[in-house]
Formats: sequence, C-alpha cells, structure tokens
Amino acid sequence: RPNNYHHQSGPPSRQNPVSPQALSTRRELYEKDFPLYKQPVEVGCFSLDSKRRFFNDSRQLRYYAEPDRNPNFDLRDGYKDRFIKRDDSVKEKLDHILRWILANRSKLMTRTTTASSCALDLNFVTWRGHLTKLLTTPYETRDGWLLAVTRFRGTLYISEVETEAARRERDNRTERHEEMMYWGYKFEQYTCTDNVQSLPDPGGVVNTNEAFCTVVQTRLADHKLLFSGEVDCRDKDPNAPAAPACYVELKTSAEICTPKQRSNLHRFKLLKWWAQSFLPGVPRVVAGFRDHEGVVIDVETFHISKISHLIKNEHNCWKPTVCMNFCSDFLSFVKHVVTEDNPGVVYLFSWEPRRDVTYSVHRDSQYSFLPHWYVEEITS
Ligand code: 0WD
Ligand code: CA
Repeated sequence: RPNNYHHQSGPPSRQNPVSPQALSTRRELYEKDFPLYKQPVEVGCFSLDSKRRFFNDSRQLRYYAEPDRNPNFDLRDGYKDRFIKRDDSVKEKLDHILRWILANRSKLMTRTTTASSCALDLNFVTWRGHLTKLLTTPYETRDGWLLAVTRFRGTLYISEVETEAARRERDNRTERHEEMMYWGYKFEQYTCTDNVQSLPDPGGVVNTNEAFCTVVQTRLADHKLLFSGEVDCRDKDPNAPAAPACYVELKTSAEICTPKQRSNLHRFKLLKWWAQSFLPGVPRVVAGFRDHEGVVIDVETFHISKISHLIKNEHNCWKPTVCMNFCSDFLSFVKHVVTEDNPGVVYLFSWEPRRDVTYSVHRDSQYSFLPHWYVEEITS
C-alpha cells in the first residue's frame, strides 16, 4: 500500500485487514511519474432545456463564433431585464447522469456483464466538476469539499455535498458578486450561435438552466471512469475533429495589466482551467479579459496541451502530475474504504485545506443520493 495512507492503529496485515483512515494531500507525496490517463472517449451527450428538462440528445449544443481580439463586449448588458437564473438551491446530485445511463445502458455493458444481467462495467460515475476539485486539492488553500460515495452493484458513485462554508457564501453573495456571475454567461452569448450558419444574438435572453453536457469514458491508472461535464460550444467547421476534440471552453477573467497579474493567472487560474478541460479532453479555452466595468477588452486562446509549458517559468508553480497522482490515489483510497454495496449507504469523504482526507459512514441518511427510480430500474 502507498505510504500516503494513515491507519488508526498500526499497519494492516493479511490477518488483520484494517481499511485506511485518512489520505494525505501533501504535494511532495504525489511528485511521481504521470499516471496512465487514457484519451477520453465521448460515449454520449445530453441537453437540459430552459426549464431544466433532460433530453438524451445534443439540442443545446452551440457553435463557437470567433470574436475580435479586442471586442468591447459589454457583459453587464441584460443583467436586469434579460436574465433567467437557475435556482442553485435545488441540488440535482447525479440525477441527470443517472437518467443518461438508463437511456444508454446497452452501450455500457460488456459481454460478461450482459451475461450476468446488470452491473455496469465501470468503477466510478461522477460529474467532471467533482474530479476537477480532486485534481486541484493539493494546491487548494481556501475551499474544502465533501464528497458522498455509494457502492451499488460494484460501481462507485461520487456526488458532492455542499459544505457549510459554501452554503454561507451562497447565502451572503453581494449584488456585485451576483452580477459578476452573470458576466461569464453573457460572454457565452456574444461568442456562441445556435446554428452553424447563424450569428450570435446579444439581444436575446440569458437562461442558465440551459446546458449541453458531454458524457465521456476513460481510465486513470486502474480506475475505469464515466463522467459528464458541461460544454460551452464546438468548432463550426464540419471537418473539425470528432468530439471531444472539437469542443471549446469559454472563460472570463479580470484584465492583465502587470507581470504580477499575469503570474497570478498562471499560478492559480490556469490550474483550474487546465484541470477542468484536460479531464474530458477539451483542447482549448478561449478567455475574455474584462475591465472593472465588465467590458471585454482582450480575447486570448489557451491550448490545454501548451499550458504545462507556459507555467514552467513560474517559481513554485503547480504540476499536472501532482494533480493526476493525487486523484488516482484518492480513487484507490475510496475503493479500499467503500466496501459495503448498498444504495442506502453513503461514505462521506471530507477535506479542509492543510488537513488529510477523512471519512464517516451514514446509513439511510440525508446524504443518500441514488434515487429509487434508478436503483429499481438497474436492479430489475
Ligand atoms: O447541483 C450541484 N451541486 C451540481 C450540479 C454540482 C456539479 C454539477 N452540477 C451540474 C450543473 O447543473 C451543470 O449542468 O452539472 C453541470 C456542470 O457540471 P460540470 O461540468 O461537472 O461542472 P463544472 O466543470 O464545475 O462547471 C462547468 C460549467 C461552468 O462553467 P465555468 O466556465 O464557470 O466553469 O457548468 C456551469 C458553469 O457554467 N455550472 C453550473 N451550472 C448550473 N449549476 C453549476 C451548477 N451548480 N456548476 C457549474
Ligand atoms: Ca465556461
């Protein structure tokens, strides 16, 4: 067993198998060779419409309309009168992914699993955003996390639980912060079209219920993963490479005026951008840099494969291998800990900056997240 596990009372032995109690998040422990990460394959997609209804298709996929280098987009436009905001107090957990799995079950079965009639040929099912949090954990100094894990028919399902601190932040957002959260979606409206032929419609309504999500399958070391992530848009060119290589991630960020600000972008923001897009194999991020009034004054494309070179000049910077090794070791830790196969049992993994990852076990509690409709349909 790796030495980043901590046991309560001495090491386990074959006679006395004790599962590990905690996992260290110290960076030095993860400075090893880059683990195997298979090229992610898109196995499907789904859409959520303006009322957050699920569709097993790509109806919400948009096309990237390359903006001017210096476009002067006004991101504040429409905040007061053309904005429909998703209710983020509604916790959807893994529901949309589970709906996708039920609609596409045959795609996920191997010959052997078909013969044994049910289990999915997967170790983990989760959101891409949860994996992004794991990748950035060794470098995170502010926000902790809570991840609920349930083993059901051999597959481990991972669903986030909002921390007390995140809940407080959500309840206490300033008006300025609320408006700034809109800016990212407004930038999407300036740079995306609904059809290959059409132009962006900055006069339309921004509705954050709408989403297009890709579902990808891949392997990290010996962990077979299925996860879904929201995709902003794709390349218009019909000859562009197949998904996920045709996808484009859009971001907004404060304008860069000093070398110190550029260095901070590299050291903190590029870590999050890299982790989020590297996971599903999205090759580029288009960033709109805006001033304090929310006007985009500069647009820059970052190629994910070049980010690790960009950051090499930064002193004391993050390393992709640390991110991937920590994630892989966390998933191994979860496999060892989460032994009871029961849809009503949740192992709650929790982490706070400067601490180890620890866990607690909860039976038929508020944390249970696999819905009855899913458990029943998979079991039948
Ligand atoms: O209810 C929840 N707690 C969660 C819901 C947690 C995680 C995900 N989700 C759902 C969201 O409803 C959304 O449809 O998953 C989808 C996004 O999943 P993801 O791709 O795994 O999440 P992430 O990589 O963190 O975010 C991708 C984009 C964000 O873009 P930026 O450029 O800001 O990273 O998805 C959006 C956002 O535009 N997004 C959300 N949209 C609605 N509800 C949410 C959310 N909770 N989180 C991110
Ligand atoms: Ca985005």
